[in-house]
Amino acid sequence: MAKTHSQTSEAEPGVVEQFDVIVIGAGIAGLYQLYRIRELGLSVRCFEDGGDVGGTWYWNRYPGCRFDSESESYGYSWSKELLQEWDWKEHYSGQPENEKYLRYVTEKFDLRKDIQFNAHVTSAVFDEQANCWTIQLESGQRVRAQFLIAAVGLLSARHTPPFEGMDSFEGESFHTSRWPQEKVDFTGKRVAVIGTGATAVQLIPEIAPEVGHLTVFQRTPNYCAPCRNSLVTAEEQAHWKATYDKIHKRIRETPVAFKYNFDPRKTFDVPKEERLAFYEDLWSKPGFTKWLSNFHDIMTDREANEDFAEFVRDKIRARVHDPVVAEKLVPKDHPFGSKRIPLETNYYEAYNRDNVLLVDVREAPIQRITPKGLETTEQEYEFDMIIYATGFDAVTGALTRIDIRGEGGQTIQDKLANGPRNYLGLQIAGFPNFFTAINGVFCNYTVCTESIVEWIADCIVHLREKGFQRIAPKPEAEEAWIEHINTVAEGAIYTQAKSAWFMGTNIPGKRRATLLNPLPAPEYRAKCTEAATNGYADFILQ
Ligand code: NA7
Repeated sequence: MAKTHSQTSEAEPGVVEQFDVIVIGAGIAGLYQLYRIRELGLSVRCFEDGGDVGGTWYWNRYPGCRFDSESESYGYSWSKELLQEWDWKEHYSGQPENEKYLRYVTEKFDLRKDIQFNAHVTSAVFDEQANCWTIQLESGQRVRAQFLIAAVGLLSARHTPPFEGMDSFEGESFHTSRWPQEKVDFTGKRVAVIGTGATAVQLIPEIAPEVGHLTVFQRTPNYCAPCRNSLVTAEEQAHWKATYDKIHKRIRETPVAFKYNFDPRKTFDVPKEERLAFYEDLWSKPGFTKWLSNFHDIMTDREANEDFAEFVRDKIRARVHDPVVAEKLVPKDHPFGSKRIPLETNYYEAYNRDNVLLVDVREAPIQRITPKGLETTEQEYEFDMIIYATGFDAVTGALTRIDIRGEGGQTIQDKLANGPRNYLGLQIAGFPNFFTAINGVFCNYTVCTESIVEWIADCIVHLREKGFQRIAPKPEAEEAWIEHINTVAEGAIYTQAKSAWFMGTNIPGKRRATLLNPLPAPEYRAKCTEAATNGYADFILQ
């Protein structure tokens, strides 16, 4: 394929390099996208905010950070050689190992030479005459490219609640998603953790034995389920390597691309005793089994959901010694599975320690951060360290933090003000030659992302082969898609939590919307394939 790469451009003064494609982000999606584009023989540059590759697995290096997907299902499936070379050490691999894996991939496929690190993209403006994007970095550097691919992550735009007085705090403070490279010393320190989502649930039991004292500020308790992580044996490793084809086939067939699938029986069709035995069996197994192998109607029928939710509540009560603390840890205001289930190891036992205190901020909201610590409506606390485990402005947040301007100068902020607007999560009407390689599907990340990355690469091949300069979805196709996913999501259990990143309701002022595509992954993949094989009929090609 004809490749464009020039060092100077007459089109605009100050622009020094012109590429066929720019990829933003060198995480799971960005690395594979870079590889695919380069394999096409096109010129490509990847801009990465971080100092190295990894995205999520670069930034989230807090103690305890690990997969909630099975390791053998999370790695890339696109290189048989890689699958045979890489040994996963744990069934739910930890951040250090995950980062090592992505560095290994980077070296193996010689990706580093096309990645610019510490490169923060501030704006991207579409030039309608030239059918080209001008991309500007914080450093002032500008480049141009025909195609712009945002592989910026679903959960990458950090959310820190704007507490009054945050800057006045005299101790150390960290957000879990921007954890320092250097080891943080907790010894003897008085530490606060704000938030009890999946991140905090991994972090708390890791640091509790090290800190002097830990105070956890909880707004909403979660249904946390035992991860039951373990080391991978040589036999298991060998078995995976011999059966990766089967493993990938299986996860491509299930609705959420995990190895699990929901039980076809309905909760109340199964007699109580048998049901409890089934729940106990699920509970004894690792990972999301308790969620994704459960009766299918727990995700649609509130009463069925409540039956299992009560089982989980009793599991929590049984592990926490102080019944008052236990009751605070029991979720009651949202259905099981309406938020992604945090997988834990010794989380609840942390609250049995003398040096751990749970504060319910619904009873006593945080008023402000003070130079010495934190003040709730009831009390002042002094800390040496405050850890914000307060989550992300999910899905749209990483896009709207870049000043992206499409046709007629329209901004991405305006376009996404009421929630996602896109066609199949791949392209946005009015933003030609711009692709989002973030996986907007409710599922296991890598395997779903791979198909999106491949779709984008195939689309660029099609355009080049047919001599088209420009592609964007038809507005009516975008409208129909958004209506379709909203209809599918309507009434579903996962839309029902008061505060959840799935729906954007964790961010004050963010419009409630279905951020994740709720279609079963195979159905979604088939729709993407059809959108290409029908000659890109839902797109405007110029
Ligand atoms: P989450 O799941 O969004 O959790 C963030 C936590 O921070 C959650 O407990 C929030 O309470 C809490 N939070 C947010 N704002 C506040 C304020 N203002 N006061 C008190 N507490 C607050 O993010 P995670 O990083 O834990 O996990 C994200 C995903 O990463 C997860 O689903 C996995 O897929 C991996 P709330 O629940 O909103 O009441």
